[in-house]
Amino acid sequence: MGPSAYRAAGLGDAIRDLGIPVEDAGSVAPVPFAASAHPNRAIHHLAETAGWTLALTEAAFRHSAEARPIFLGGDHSLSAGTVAGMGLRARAEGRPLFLLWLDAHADLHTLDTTTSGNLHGVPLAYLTGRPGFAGYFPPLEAALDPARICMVGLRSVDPAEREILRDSGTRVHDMRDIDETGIVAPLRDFLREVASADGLLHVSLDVDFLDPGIAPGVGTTVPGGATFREAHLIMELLHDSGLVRSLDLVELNPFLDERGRTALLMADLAASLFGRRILDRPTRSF
Ligand code: 4U7
Ligand code: MN
Ligand code: MN
Ligand code: MN
Repeated sequence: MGPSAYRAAGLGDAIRDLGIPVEDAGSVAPVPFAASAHPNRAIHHLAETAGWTLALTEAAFRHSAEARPIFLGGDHSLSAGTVAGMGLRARAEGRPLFLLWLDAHADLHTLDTTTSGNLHGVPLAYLTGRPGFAGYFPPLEAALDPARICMVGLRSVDPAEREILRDSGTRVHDMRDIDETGIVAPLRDFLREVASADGLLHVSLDVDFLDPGIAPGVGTTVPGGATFREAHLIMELLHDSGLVRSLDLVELNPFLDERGRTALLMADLAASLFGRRILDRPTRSF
C-alpha cells in the first residue's frame, strides 16, 4: 500500500509543479523464480522476494534509459532489484554506480547471518556480492563496489553487519557522526568523489532514516533519527549536485502512519531532491 499512499500524498504533482514531466509507470509484477529452500529456517518469502528482484532489476534498467526513476515501496528488499538494475544501466553507459544509503540500518545481513529472516535486512549483502546468495536470489551481473557506497543515519547495526563494514571501504556516517560534525561535509566529500569518477548516483531512502517523531509510518522505528531539516538539507545538496539518477522511497507502512504525514514528508523530500527550493540561490554545487 506504500505506492498508493505516495500517489494520494501527491508525489507526482509535487514534482510536476517543478516543471518536470512525470509519468506513473504503474506497478511492477513479480516473475516466478524457483529459489531453493534455505537451511536458515528463519527466512520467509524467499522465492517471492527473488521473483521481485528479477522483475525490478529489469524494470530499473529499462526505465532508467530515458528517465530518472523513483521506485516506490514497499519493503527495502526491493533495492536488491532496483540497485542491480541501476548497476546494469551504469555498466551500459560505461560509468561506475555509486549508492547513497539513508537508513537507520545497514541492511548487510547475508541469508546465513539474518536471525530475523526478514529480507529487508539483506539487500546490501546481495548487491555487494557477499557469498551465500547463489541459487536463492537471481545471479548478480554487476556487483556494487562497497567503496562506492555511502551510508548515512545508522543507529542499529548487528554484530555480523559491523564485521562486514569494518574493512569494506564503505563510507559510514552513523548518527553520532552527524551529531558531532553534521552531514554537509561528509556528503559533499562523497558527491565530489561521484562527480570526479563521472559516476551515476542512486539514492535509497528508508523511512526509518527519519526520526520516528516526524515519520511514524514504518515498522522498524529507531529513536534518534534524522530531523526534518537534516533530511531536507541532504535532498537539497543532492539536487544541487545534479548527480542523482534514481531514487528508492521504501519501508512506508500506511497502516502505521498518522493521517498520511509520513507519506507526505517522504513526498516532500523527493520534491526537494528534484529541485524544490525555499528561495532561489546562486548555484553552489558542492
Ligand atoms: B530495514 C535487523 F535485526 N537488522 O535484520 C534485521 F535489527 O530495511 C533490522 O533497514 C533490519 O528496515 C531492518 O532484522 C531492515 C534487525
Ligand atoms: Mn532499510
Ligand atoms: Mn531501516
Ligand atoms: Mn524495515
